[in-house]
Amino acid sequence: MSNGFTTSGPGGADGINEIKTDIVTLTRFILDEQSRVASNATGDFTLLLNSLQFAFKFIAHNIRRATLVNLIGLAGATNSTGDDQKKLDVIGDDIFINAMRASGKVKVVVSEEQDEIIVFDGDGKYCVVNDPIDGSSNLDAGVSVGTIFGVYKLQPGSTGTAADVLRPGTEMIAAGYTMYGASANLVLTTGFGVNGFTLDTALGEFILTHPDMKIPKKRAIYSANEGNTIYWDKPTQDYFHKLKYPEDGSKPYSARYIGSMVADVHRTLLYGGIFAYPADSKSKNGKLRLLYECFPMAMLVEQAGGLATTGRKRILDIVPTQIHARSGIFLGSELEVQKIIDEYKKFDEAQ
Ligand code: P6P
Repeated sequence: MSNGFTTSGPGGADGINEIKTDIVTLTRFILDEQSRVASNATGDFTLLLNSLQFAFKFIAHNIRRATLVNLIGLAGATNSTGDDQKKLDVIGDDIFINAMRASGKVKVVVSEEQDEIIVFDGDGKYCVVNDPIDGSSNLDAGVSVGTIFGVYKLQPGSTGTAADVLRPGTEMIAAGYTMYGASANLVLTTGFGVNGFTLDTALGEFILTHPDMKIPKKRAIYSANEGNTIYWDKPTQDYFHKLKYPEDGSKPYSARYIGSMVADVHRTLLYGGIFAYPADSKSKNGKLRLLYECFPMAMLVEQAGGLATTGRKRILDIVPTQIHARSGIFLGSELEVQKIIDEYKKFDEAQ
């Protein structure tokens, strides 16, 4: 029997044998979105998003194979920020750059793995910033890693320079990540909410599995590398101390830290809580990069109803001074992040 949407299997409509016959693929979602977002759309943005999804599928394929073909291990080079480059870092970067070039819609690419911006020939209208394999230091341990990306429109009349991306995160028109774990999970915003897709490797399609994602307003979970506590400033130290030793006698928060930003943020989006990589006296501006880690995650979290701040400033309002600029970051549930904002406000008012 078919109701036009779900076909019940031989066992009847018991849920177990139901076969969904009207699934929403990422391609279909993007086309629906295009007609919703910009009726005069030329289709360029849609083609860009389709090139992005190809890159994610190809990277996912290589990560799945990594253990089998011994791709895991150091590639013998270092990237712009001095990290040891894993073989997959290099492969992921090459896949991403080639996919953006082949789209014909991109003019500028910024990659964590590239010292300088990449400018393509042609009349591409978009700039894409990305960390091709974030968290790659965890790869050998089988921990989920991911590609993080953000999209700006090329400035009018620009031939493609760093100025096209040294802009506040509020000017990003799309952002997201694909987390490569048991399956590949793509979480995407184009400025109209957040939607999650899961790669069906048999179909080779990302399927809409998490429509209209909203982050819980609060959750007693904190996610930070407490090994850096000694380097944190007083407001940050006081904030985490209060989560562990609640002044009102309530139950202490749970600590969850994977050490892979995509995995920690994905959990925070789904369960709520706060993720933090604060600026610290050791690294001054913190470890995470503004353009292709902080901005995309901040855009996603805000679109899902959460907050993202340095403690004193909204992340998306920051204007980067160079393409690999770093920033401290607290992001997550509105009521959890508001507590750190209040902690800094109280500290600053007492100075
Ligand atoms: P730490 C991974 O190397 C990464 O760039 C992010 O994915 C992650 O959030 C952070 O660094 C972890 O850094 O100092 O806690 O190992």
